[in-house]
Amino acid sequence: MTDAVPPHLAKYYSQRHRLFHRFSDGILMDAESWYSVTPEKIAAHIAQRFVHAGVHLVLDACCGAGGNTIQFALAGAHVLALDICPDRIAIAINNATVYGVDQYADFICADMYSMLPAIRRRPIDAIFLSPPWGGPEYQQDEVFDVEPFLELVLLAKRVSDNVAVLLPRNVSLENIEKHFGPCEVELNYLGSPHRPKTVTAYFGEMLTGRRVA
Ligand code: MGP
Repeated sequence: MTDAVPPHLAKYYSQRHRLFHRFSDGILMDAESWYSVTPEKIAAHIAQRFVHAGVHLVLDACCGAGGNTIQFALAGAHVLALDICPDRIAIAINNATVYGVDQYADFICADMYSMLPAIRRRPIDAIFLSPPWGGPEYQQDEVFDVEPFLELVLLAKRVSDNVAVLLPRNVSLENIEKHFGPCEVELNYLGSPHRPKTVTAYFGEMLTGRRVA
C-alpha cells in the first residue's frame, strides 16, 4: 500500500513505471488516468503500427493523461489530442513535456462526440479511440458489450477510414466485427502470457501490411 494514492488505486500506482517508464521525472495523473492510461509498451506498439502504415497526423480522440499521444509523437507522428476534461488536458501537456514531445502534439479540450463531426477528412490520416469503459467495473461483466461504442466508431469512420479502438479484454471478439465492420483484432499482452491486458481493433488501412498514404 502507498500514501501516494487512495487504496483502490494502489495496484495501478505499483505499476506506475509500466505505465510511464519516466514516471519519476514528473508525470502527473488523476484518479481516472490511473486506471485508464494505456501501458507504455502497448501504446508504443500501437503507435508503431500507425506510423508503419504511413500515418503522419493522428487524432487521439480521448487522450487522457497522454500515454498514447506521447508514443504516437515518439514514433514520429503529429498528434491532435482531445480530451473533454481541462484538468486532464493540462496533465497530458505536462506528461508530453516530460517526454520532450509536447511540440509534436496540439492539445484541445473538447468533447469527441461534438468535435468528430466538425473535423475535415483531410489532413487527419487516422484516429485512435481509447474511450472510457465505465471504470474498472468493466471486469464484472463476463462479456463486455461493445455496442455503446458504435456511435463513436461510426463518427470516427466518417472522418477517416483508418481507425483503431482500444477495448477491454473481456469483449467478445466476434461482436467487434459484427457491430463495427471488418477489422483486425489484436490481443495486447503485457506481463501475463495467459491474459491479455487490452484488445485493439484496427479498421481500414490500419490492417497489417497496408499503407494509409
Ligand atoms: P485493469 O483491468 O483495470 O488493470 O486495466 P489490470 O492491472 O490489468 O487488472 P488486473 O485484474 O490484472 O489486476 C487493464 C488496462 O485496461 C489498463 O492498463 C488500461 O490500459 C485499460 N483500461 C482500463 N480501464 C478501466 C479503461 C477505461 O475505462 N478506458 C480505457 N480506454 N482503457 C482502460
